[in-house]
Amino acid sequence: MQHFDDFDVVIVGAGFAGLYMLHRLRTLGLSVRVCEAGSGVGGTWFWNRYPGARCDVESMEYSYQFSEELQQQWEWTERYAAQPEILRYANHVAEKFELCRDIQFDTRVTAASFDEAAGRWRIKTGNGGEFTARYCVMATGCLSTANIPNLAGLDTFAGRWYHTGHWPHERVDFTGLRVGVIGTGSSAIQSIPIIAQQAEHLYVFQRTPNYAVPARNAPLDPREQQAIKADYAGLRRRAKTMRNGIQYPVNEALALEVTEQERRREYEARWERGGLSFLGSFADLLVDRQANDTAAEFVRAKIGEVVRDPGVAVALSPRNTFGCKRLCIDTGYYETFNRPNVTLIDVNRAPIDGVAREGLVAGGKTYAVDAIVFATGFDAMTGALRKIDIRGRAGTRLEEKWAEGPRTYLGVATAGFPNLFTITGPGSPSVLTNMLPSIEQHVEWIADCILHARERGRGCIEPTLAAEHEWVAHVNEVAGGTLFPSCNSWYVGANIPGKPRVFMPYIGGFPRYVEACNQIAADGYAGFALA
Ligand code: NA7
Repeated sequence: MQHFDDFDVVIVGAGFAGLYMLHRLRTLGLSVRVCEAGSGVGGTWFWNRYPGARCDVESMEYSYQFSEELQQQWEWTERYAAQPEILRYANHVAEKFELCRDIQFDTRVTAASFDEAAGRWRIKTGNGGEFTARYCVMATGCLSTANIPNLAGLDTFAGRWYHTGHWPHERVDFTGLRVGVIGTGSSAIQSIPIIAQQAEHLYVFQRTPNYAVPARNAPLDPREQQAIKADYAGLRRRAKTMRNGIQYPVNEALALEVTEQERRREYEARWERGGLSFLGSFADLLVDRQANDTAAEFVRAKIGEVVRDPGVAVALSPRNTFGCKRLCIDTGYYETFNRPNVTLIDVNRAPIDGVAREGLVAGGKTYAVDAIVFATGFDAMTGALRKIDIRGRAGTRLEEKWAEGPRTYLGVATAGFPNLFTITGPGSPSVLTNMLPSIEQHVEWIADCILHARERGRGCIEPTLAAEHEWVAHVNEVAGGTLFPSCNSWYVGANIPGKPRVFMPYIGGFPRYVEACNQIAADGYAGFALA
């Protein structure tokens, strides 16, 4: 008999991954409980409420496709949806499929250990709760654990400080304030133009400049939306043939094999079109250094055309590999540095020494500010898992097992941790793709895998060490053939002091990955052991 705190599956997180996992498992007739640290659904979109927060994948694609009714019903208003709209969408999904009755909010999972004798996971929460479950699914997100640099003196700061990923629910108004933003990643690039409009003065503390391509955001034309909906399946199908699961025209030509004029025409057209499709300009951009340089040079020239102060333009111009960190898409970012109330501070020349009562101290100088915004990113991909004390067979801690970097089979499971699944975990394409189809693919695959084990009356399923070794070697080998591991991105954990440097996502492309997953399932979950 089932105890009321015992479930077939416990899911950690009620973002897009947790929501669909719950729905899927419930339709299979399983008992499920979701634990969510926040007070509402939406994950990333629940927490990242900073000014200008917006998705960099177009709305018509950044949405679920598992329900035709849902995708026909929902109307997006802009080419790229802003955070409030995406959060409304997540709430709409939760309501439509009556998901909230199985979600326990304000409940942070602190520990999960596998009880070998019982063949069940014991899950503990921060508010003293405890559950047991046959399966545990981590839907904890790839970018959910804030990276807040340990700056001396922060506790003495007289003003208020924020992290973009933990933004207050009430509106933060910077009108008339002096503000310091630390970081120039995607969150900073989105928020800086808006904060600059409000603030009396804005200081931007930059460690590494980033490449940004114009978003060209605009209201979504209802006729265009209708045309897509008339063949939504077609769009989804085409997107799944793309490396990153996003549909845009890809030029198969090589940057170095066309004339300079042709190259320029291609880059200009993509620049005008806006968005991530710039990455599809040429086939060799991310594998050939010289080809990459041509794209990098094009963007640097654009920065030089926009930013009036030549010194500031040079400081804003990235020198690292183009596209090696996730490409940012912006609305008026570079233009913002022409405003008289914006100052760029290069922290490589003037390192941040710490925080004083009256502001930020860098290069021995105090920048008086009333508010500090940490746009300093996340302990990506493994951070949320590391925060939970996860123990598998023989009490082995996941953190110990992953001390030299994450080791998984397909990014969904790890040897020694039976019946534990990670949605869009390290070793899967995840952050290199449109997250929504990647989430759906994982959810469906994991649900089928659980079904497979149940139908065979088996209590435990877990990858073999051999299969895991082989997958990890494959992930590393594919990454090694690209320019990706060459820069200090969060893909390799470089932003977190002490984190082992390993290229975490799988860069073989969405179609190749899905094919591998499907083949493994067709072969009776090859590489998994049932006990
Ligand atoms: P990112 O892309 O990790 O950007 C964080 C920024 O903060 C980046 O410019 C970092 O510089 C900077 N940073 C981090 N720590 C420090 C310290 N200690 N001092 C100075 N500067 C620092 O995070 P985002 O939130 O912008 O974007 C995350 C993803 O969300 C993005 O890729 C999209 O997929 C959406 P660094 O480059 O490490 O030198």
